[in-house]
Amino acid sequence: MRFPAGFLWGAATAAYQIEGAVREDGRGESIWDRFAHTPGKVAGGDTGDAACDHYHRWAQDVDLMADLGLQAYRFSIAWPRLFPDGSGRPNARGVDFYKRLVERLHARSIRPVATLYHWDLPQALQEKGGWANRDTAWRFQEYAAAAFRELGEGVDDWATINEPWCAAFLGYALGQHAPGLTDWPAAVRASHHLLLAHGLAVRAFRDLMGPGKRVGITLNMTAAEPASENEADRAAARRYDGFFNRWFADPVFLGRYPEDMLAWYEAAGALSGPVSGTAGGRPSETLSGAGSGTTRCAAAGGGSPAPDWLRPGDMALISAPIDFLGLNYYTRTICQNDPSSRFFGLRTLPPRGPVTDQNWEIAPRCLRDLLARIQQDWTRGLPIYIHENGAAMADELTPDGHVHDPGRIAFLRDHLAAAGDAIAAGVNLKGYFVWSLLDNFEWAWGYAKRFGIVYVDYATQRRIPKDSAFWYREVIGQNGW
Ligand code: IFM
Repeated sequence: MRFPAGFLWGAATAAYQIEGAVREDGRGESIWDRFAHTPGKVAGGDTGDAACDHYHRWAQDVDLMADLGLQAYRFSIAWPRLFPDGSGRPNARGVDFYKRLVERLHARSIRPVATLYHWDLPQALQEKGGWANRDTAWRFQEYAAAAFRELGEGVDDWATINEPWCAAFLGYALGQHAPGLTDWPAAVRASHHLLLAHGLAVRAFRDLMGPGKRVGITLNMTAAEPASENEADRAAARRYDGFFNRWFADPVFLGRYPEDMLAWYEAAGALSGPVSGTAGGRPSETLSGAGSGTTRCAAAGGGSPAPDWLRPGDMALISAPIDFLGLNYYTRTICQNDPSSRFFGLRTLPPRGPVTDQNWEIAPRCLRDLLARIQQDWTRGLPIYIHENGAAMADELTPDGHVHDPGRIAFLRDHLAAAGDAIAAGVNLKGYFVWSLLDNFEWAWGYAKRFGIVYVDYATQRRIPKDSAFWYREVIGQNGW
């Protein structure tokens, strides 16, 4: 197995999952601080207060990355470190942390890839409605512009939003992530404002950043597969695909929301209308003049009624050209039609094959097909990076001082082979980032689920590279195996 010359090999993390030091150097509270400290929200009552203590151990962590031969490191910037209250003037001590990190990455010949939003919204903005409030997209634009100005010299590659599906639907509809709401109209609205925030950040990026700099978005996608070949199950899979994949990829690449999903949300009473506990966008901050003034969204042109959150110019902003797509892929989803279900009239079925420690089916074949489909339906030759792929495994530090994780090695090898097949079939896949560099705070699962190629002994904060880390180093060194 050999990858094309120049294929980029990296690892990824996110701020709240590794940094800790949540009250240091002026950092403000984020929605995840609030959520994790709410009893019953996170397994074991875990919080990100200490996490992997990366805020203090960043230098050694970068050295570890270099020892593992990483060529790139994808990290996220904590919005509340730069803007403790969500807006205003940037907090210099927060900025300095990321400046030092970026400098050291360069010193160790590791390419920094920065994500602006990996779910840690400043709590102060949540008090005003969070992503259900249109205003938040403008606060994000200000934050993004500050990050470009302060860190843009050292960072060439930027992702705006990580996994807007999780931020919107796990956060606002399903209650599993911060802010923990179960309000579908709010979730649909939040999804649009997350995409709008992406579009506004891309516009700021084009204004502020010169040649040689790239901006994109990171979408998590699943392979929605029918439980059987019957027509009703196929239609159910198509609806799930609409909910999970097309709702985000269509606006970004095609400039419109999928008609079938608009109609579904409309029929479900989730498309427009009142939202619990949120404030509306300020009239002074509408998008008039920002785009073409016409929307290419089918909802506005006929068919389904236009949602009240959609304003002229929004879709032009959201679909402005980007430089790459980041794809996060973990598993497939088996969908069965179920008219009695209030969840898109379907049920998702249990896995039909081997699973990871989170009971996510290990489905590498789907990665190949998904990549081919992404290129055909959406990216049309634009570079794609796998920004995340990996597996939670029940890893243990054994008495020999090692962590033997053959299951993870097999997972990574099989997914990389699928990625290689996609490249051979013509997909413009340019790089791969394993999730994750370190075991870390796995959101509502807490620290119980270990995704790292490096084991973290949380009692001592000792880092112990697992067998998969040494395997990955070999792969990087040979550009394959
Ligand atoms: O840990 C998360 C990450 O923050 C976003 N993508 C999925 C990972 C595994 O659940």
